[in-house]
Amino acid sequence: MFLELSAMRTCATTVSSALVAFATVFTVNAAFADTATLTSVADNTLIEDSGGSYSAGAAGYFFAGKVGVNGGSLLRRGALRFDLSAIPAGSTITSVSLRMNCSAVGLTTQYPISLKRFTKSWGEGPSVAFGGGGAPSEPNDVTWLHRFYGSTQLWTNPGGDFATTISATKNVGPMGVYVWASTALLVADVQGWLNTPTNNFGWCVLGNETVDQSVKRFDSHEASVATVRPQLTVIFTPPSSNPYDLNNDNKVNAADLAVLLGNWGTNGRGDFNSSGTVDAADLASMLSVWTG
Ligand SMILES: [Ca+2]
Ligand SMILES: [Ca+2]
Ligand SMILES: [Ca+2]
Repeated sequence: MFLELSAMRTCATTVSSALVAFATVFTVNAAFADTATLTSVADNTLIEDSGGSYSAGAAGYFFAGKVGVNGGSLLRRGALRFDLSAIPAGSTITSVSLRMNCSAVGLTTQYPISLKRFTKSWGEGPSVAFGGGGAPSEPNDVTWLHRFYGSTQLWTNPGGDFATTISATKNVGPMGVYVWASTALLVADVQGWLNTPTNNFGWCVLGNETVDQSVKRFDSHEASVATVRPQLTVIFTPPSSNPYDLNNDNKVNAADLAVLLGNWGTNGRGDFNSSGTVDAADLASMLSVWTG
């Protein structure tokens, strides 16, 4: 009986060792998705005004749409940016969704609220406003004219310089929480910013710009309640543990070669020996670990 028990224990130990070994191999080889939940690090309102005199960088909210006749029937555009440094460089972005809390409306009518990628940087200064009219602009605030109030850095186009293409849009009616579901363009925006962080200028948030009172108010990262702040959920595949696997699919093959060739002559991804240039030496290294 003792011998039988002992044999069973030995057997169990062997099985569990094999499982551990299997799990270790599996962990090394499999590419797992990971999720980053990010709160905006900068948000503000571009307040239509011929002098760029008003902003609301440190307010608890920002606006998108057109205000009513009492406010001069002028436009508001949101500016929103997230810090992506929690996502490892070289990751592949697979999903991006945005959640925002609409905390006041001009009209409860549904209007599309759209995101367009800013093509230039902008700032968030210390101005605090408690209404949609804004407060006097402070240094570093984005305004209708200024990218950074107090500097000579102006928008080329008053009202902001941003991509013509809409990356995502969502109808917003009454107050409440709204989610901009993932789109190919949202993924492309975030992948581009991850690959080139100096291009991360965030999104312009645009509402209806023709109907008086269409304006919607969204809570900002300064909101006292954390759960209502703008939140970006990014699902990504971290970079492969194999440096030659440039597209994270656990193979070193033609897809990786295409990335390397695309960066040929530059200091981009594929410069495995850190010589400063993607060249024949790097190609030779890749071919030596080719898996097909
Ligand atoms: Ca802000
Ligand atoms: Ca690969
Ligand atoms: Ca090299």
